[in-house]
Amino acid sequence: MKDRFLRRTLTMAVAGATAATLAMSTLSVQAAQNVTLGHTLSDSSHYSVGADAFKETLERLSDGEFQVTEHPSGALGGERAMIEGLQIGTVDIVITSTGPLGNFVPETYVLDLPFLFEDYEQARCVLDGEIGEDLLAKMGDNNLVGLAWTENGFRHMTNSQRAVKTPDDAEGLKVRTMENKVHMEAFEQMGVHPTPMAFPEVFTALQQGVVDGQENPITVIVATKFWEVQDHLSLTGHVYSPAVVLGSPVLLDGLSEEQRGWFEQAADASAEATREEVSRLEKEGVEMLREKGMTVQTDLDKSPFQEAVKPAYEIYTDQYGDEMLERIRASDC
Ligand code: EAX
Repeated sequence: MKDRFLRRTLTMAVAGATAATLAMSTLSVQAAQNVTLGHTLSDSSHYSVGADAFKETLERLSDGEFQVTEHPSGALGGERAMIEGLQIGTVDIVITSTGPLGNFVPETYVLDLPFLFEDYEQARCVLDGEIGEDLLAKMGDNNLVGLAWTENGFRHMTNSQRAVKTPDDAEGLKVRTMENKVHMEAFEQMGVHPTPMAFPEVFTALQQGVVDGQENPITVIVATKFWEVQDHLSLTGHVYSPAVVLGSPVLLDGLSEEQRGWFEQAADASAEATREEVSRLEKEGVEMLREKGMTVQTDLDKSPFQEAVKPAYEIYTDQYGDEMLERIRASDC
């Protein structure tokens, strides 16, 4: 009798506890919505600094209603795969270069033209103004939400074979490029063999000699430890590589205006923190890469490089017109 009473009490207690746990987990699901944020670079990179700022800002503004989980190092795939993920809602926020973006939003190809921007100041000014706003809006026409322009940096060439000071030195090198036809075209004009590849595969491809070189900003060369597989760095600064904080329409279109405002502010904070980190690394990174054993070609004469890639402009304007290009050239920046 006593035993049966005890057993019943225990069973009820266990059932009660289970119900309480269930109720609590339902409550916490309602209270905090997880936001998945992906990017291709390491957790010590400028993108990760931007991811931290996004997380801190969104969680603070929403008072914990949204919790951000960062997935660095291409854990959710390369940039093209993650952009597709945004369109179907398997990832919520992505920090990406414009590398594969033109495949989705062709208007952004203009930004990938080599030697379009003189310096950081000019590039940031264009992207923060009306042109940048218009390009972000175009993402909305292509099942993506453009939240803020952020930054990767001016791209430079590295390789394992020889010091490159002129396009002639680069001729014949097999160079990994982003999956971007404007970049591929420009490199082909320079006489190198462009090999498009998603970023998460690049380190191994360099290590195994599948390609001789790659091109990326100082920020990425540092964050990915490319000095371990590349001996030579040439500060070609051949293209400014913007990055963008993109959102999934599957998540963002369902939010209230206030909630969406938090995401926009978080993206702005992310861009600001990333740009600061890019500026810092631009100052300190080259010296660090020298210390790691890379030879560095500085003060290159850029004109033969500019000359070599000129046909890429015609190929671009033949296909996409010159309206955006002229707007950028005519801007006050
Ligand atoms: O966005 O693919 C690249 O080389 C990019 O610069 C890198 O993924 C960071």
